Amino acid sequence: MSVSSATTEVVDPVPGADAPHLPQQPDLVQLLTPEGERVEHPEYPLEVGDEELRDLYRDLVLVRRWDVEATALQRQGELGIWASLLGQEAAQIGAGRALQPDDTAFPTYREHGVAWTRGVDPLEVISLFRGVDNGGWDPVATGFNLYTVVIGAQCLHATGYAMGLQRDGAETAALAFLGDGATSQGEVNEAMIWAASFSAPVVFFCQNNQYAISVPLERQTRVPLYQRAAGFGFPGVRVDGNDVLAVLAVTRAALAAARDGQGPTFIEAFTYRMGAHTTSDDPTRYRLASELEEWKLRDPIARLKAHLSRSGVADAAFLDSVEAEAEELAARIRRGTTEMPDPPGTAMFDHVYAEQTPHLAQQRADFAAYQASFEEAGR
Ligand SMILES: Cc1ncc(C[n+]2csc(CCOP(=O)(O)OP(=O)(O)O)c2C)c(N)n1
Ligand SMILES: [Mg+2]
Repeated sequence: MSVSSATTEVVDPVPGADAPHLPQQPDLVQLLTPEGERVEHPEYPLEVGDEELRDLYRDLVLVRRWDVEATALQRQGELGIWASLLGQEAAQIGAGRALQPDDTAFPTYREHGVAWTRGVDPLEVISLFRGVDNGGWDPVATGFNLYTVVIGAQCLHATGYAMGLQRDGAETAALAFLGDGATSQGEVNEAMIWAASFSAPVVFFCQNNQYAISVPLERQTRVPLYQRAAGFGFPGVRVDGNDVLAVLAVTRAALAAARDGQGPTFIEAFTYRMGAHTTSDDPTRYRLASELEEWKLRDPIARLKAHLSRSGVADAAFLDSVEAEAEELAARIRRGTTEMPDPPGTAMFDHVYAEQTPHLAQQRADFAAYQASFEEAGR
């Protein structure tokens, strides 16, 4: 597969049309079938205009192209590691576009699509994976907190933040992202108990991509994840995570309820990690190729493309223009990554605290002297 063909490699234009019937997925909220047919759901009506549909498609294509380019850059030694979102574009774009400007998102390490919707530049995310900084964006200005690699910790941050919003009387909400594996983590369960007990304006958005690295979902739970919410005392809903419209509708409703003082919701976005866990992982060691083939028939981009084409909302010229924009973005990402300056080693001591401490200032000076000793030795 060439890098540039990545956005079109899936079955085109109607995924699954000639394929054997896809296995049913129970309890899913769906507004767009894998074949791209628009369906209604009684609890989640969605008014979406043609312009918004085209914008959502553009978002999906551009973030996938960014992701493909970042994976290639890692393979060429330009990034230390990359955590791919391949297959999860609709879950992330749908959730991100459901946020209002004053809401705040608390991501894991994979939410590049959400970053995109918050106006974070791809290079500000890539710099973290290149190891030149700890995340280059302003969390307050973007309403997008810094990436959290410690599994589940951001659920506590989001809940605490939401409780602060509540005490400030703010009519905004927090959106916490987590994975299926993270639901087994103590912090996540503690966060849900606090959120429920205080009716905090927080929505837990779980991307169930079926794996926690090599550990499959059936090792994490005996019940569908969304049903866990009942035990905490708030609603749980399972949405088709490969259906950007359904994710948008469900997340919008949950955030509106949170802002309205109705407390938390747990959303399980049922999706699939089509790539490796990170570039350090080899998924062929623990899952069958046939599973991936089945999920390709539910590809989130192909189904929206099929819907846009069928309904006449997008023509070939529009689709071509998005492809061209994606190629331009990829070229900008590549150029920007290779031209990124290396910071001085002492930069790691900056921004640890809002103000420098004497202890860290001493460490910084010691480190600078240590580095200088190599220059002297080389002379
Ligand atoms: C507290 C903690 N324990 C273990 C790890 C190592 N680790 C990194 S990713 C991961 C799996 C997470 O799976 P999931 O929550 O499903 O998210 P996904 O990566 O699938 O998006 C683990 C165990 C970690 N980063 N933090
Ligand atoms: Mg997972």
